[in-house]
Amino acid sequence: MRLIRRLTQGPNRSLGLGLLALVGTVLTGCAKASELPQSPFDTAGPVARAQTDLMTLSLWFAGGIGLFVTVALLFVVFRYRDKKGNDKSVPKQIQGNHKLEIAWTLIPIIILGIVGVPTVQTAFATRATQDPNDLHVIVTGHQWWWEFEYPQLGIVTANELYIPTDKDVQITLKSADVIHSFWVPKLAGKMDVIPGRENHMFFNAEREEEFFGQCAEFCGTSHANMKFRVQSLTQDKFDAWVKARQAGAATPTDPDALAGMNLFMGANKSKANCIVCHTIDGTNAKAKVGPNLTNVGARSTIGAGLVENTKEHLMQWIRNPQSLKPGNKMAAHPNLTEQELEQIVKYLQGLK
Ligand code: HEC
Ligand SMILES: [Cu+2]
Repeated sequence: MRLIRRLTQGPNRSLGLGLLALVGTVLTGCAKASELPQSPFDTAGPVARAQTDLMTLSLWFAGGIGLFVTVALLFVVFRYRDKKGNDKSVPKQIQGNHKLEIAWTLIPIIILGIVGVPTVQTAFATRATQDPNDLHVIVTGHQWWWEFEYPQLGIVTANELYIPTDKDVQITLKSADVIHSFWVPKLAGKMDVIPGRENHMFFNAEREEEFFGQCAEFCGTSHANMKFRVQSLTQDKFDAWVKARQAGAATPTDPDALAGMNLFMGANKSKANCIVCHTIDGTNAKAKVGPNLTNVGARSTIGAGLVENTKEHLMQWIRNPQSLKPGNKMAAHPNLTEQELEQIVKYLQGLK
């Protein structure tokens, strides 16, 4: 703290502040190794690529102009500074010089033209079409998790979006509460998710990969924990996934998992009544307060991309979700014994 005070006060204040800003900027580049890289420069589909190309083009011009202005400024500052021997009279006035006026009107027009034409082209090319032959997904943002509905397939899932490769995926964005923003940097630029209206976008993944997504608009306490994954699969594998999902959940045969299922469905309401908030296709659980759990056993993470989907994390999540994700809207279950928790987790892990 003393160091920071020394840097931000006293004679070298501006230098110190500049240094802190630089350190801050550099540190924001440090992602946790456990997280999937999410650079918009490492594009995995035509939509993201078109948008990144546009950004790169603008960057070249902006960078070139920035460099030119900086060099010119430094030149003037040093060349004409107040020192012995420099002429201190008013320099030659160039106001109204036609050639110069024409030059600095034309050059920006040309640059804006070079940047503007592809910008308009890209804006049209990356616009959602709602083509019925594409795969449609309705994405609903909830504080603080994501719901994915496939209206053509009759599937609802959460937090992990499965899509086929090389196919346009038309996304309709809706919000259940406040404004969120849907962003998968490697697949497309972000788009706001606004209550009371629908926004549309599309993307196309060229390769099989697990992509990282994140809510990109501050939406409350656990905004930073409102992540998601997009898993692209070849068409065959995607079709197999769809088939398995459409079949719904089978009743478990293992006695522990069966006991867990009964607890889930409210056999002992003073301990657990998960059925009032969650859906599991093929069972009586049809509530939509929380994420659809039909394939929760196949998710790589729980809590909307928050922690790895392990037995320990599931037990901790069910007993006291606040301890993992502050502010989230799932009930705590302090009355479940260790054994009952294990039974519920066994049931959930079998849902694939
Ligand atoms: C009051 C409603 C409510 C009840 C009751 C409830 N949940 Fe939840 N549950 C939620 C909400 C809301 C979330 C999403 C929280 C978040 O990520 O912000 C959630 C998330 C989950 C998740 C994580 C899913 C994922 O993909 O991230 C699991 C697993 C889960 N609940 C299991 C259970 C079990 C098991 C029970 C019963 C013991 C239960 N829930 C009872 C509302 C509820
Ligand atoms: Cu958010």
